[in-house]
Amino acid sequence: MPPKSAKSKEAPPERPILGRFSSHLKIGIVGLPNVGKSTLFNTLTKLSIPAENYPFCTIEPNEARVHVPDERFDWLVQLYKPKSEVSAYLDVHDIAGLVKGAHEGQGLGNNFLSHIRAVDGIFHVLRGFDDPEVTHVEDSVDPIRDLEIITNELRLKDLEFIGRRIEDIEKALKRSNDKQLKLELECCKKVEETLKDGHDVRLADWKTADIEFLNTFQLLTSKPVVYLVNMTEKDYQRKKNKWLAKIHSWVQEHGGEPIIPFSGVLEKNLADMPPDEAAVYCKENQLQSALPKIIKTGFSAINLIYFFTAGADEVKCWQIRKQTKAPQAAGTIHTDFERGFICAEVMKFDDLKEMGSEAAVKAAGKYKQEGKTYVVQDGDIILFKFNVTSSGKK
Ligand SMILES: Nc1nc2c(ncn2[C@@H]2O[C@H](COP(=O)(O)OP(=O)(O)OP(=O)(O)O)[C@@H](O)[C@H]2O)c(=O)[nH]1
Ligand SMILES: [Mg+2]
Repeated sequence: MPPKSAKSKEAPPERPILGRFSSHLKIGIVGLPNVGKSTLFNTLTKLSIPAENYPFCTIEPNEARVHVPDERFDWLVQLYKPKSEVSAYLDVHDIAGLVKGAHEGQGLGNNFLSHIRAVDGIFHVLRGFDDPEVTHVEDSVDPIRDLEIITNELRLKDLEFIGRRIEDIEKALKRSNDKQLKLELECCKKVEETLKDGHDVRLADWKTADIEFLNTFQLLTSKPVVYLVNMTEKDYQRKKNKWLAKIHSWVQEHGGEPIIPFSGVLEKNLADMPPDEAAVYCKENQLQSALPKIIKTGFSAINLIYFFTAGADEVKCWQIRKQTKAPQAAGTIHTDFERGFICAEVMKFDDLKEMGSEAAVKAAGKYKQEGKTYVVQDGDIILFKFNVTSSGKK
């Protein structure tokens, strides 16, 4: 039996998360053409992790793997001075601009939409800058109209998908009386109703059983969204833009997901400067790059967290989905850790930072042993104890 810590309590039954069950999740940059998606992507690419740090993973030209900045990680590296350090990362995909009618094949149409289906979350880039040099597909700058165009396209595509699924299930039910299929049909009809009422799937209230079906559909409007508003450097610096308040109200009415202002031109210029020069420029102009916030918010929006392993050899972030229990978290390090899981020895980052050393944390009784039902929390520093017996070996 794994030892139980005094505080170890059963996690409240949480509803499963909408979305793929994996720790390899991706976020896609979506928006109308010429809103600054690739500019943002290319800037992020400059911060990307060299592919050789992550074997077995080929990244395409429109895919970047970027560091998730984290002061806690930096602090741990300072403390342990490890031989190797591995931060968390976010996989970002640049997706071609979507146009009105995409669901019927306009522009890159279905191709484009299948790229969105393949990601787990969306950075929805909105154009909040006027520039006569940069054409707008809809002829004028109006991010509210653009929000409507994009969400409408995604909903129409989902409607088409769910309509086909309903037809297939109804056909199958004529031949059999399968209980699961009936439940799935009920769920599909609820999805159809939600979309026809003009709502995105992720914002409706789903039962656990529905979520299990929804996670097999990968609907476009079921994916979490972070809105990124691209504005001029001047607007970004003074934190004022004529569209921000309107965007804010629109987003509040449509689920209230995060909105992050940024300036594509500024980010590009900063990324092109040597780091010292960029720091001086930011200081003089009293501004900060929005990229760290964009990356962190995107990472969390797709329901990822990470725990740390920390020692003289390595300080490493292990990314897992929120709600992951200790044995499965251990399994991300090695399958043996999950198979032979005994317990997780957990230190809270804040305790370590406050007390300065593992020994001090232990002496204060704050080094906890957690069992199989422990739900790993973001920033936990963990040492797994495991034992693979010979009978357990294949
Ligand atoms: N003035 C201004 N121009 C920008 C900004 N961001 C991007 N642009 C310009 O807008 C044009 C389109 O930018 P991209 O980043 O390629 O746009 P995109 O959204 O990837 O476009 P598609 O891939 O065609 O859908 C380029 O000429 C950029 O230089 C910005 O913040 N301000
Ligand atoms: Mg582009």
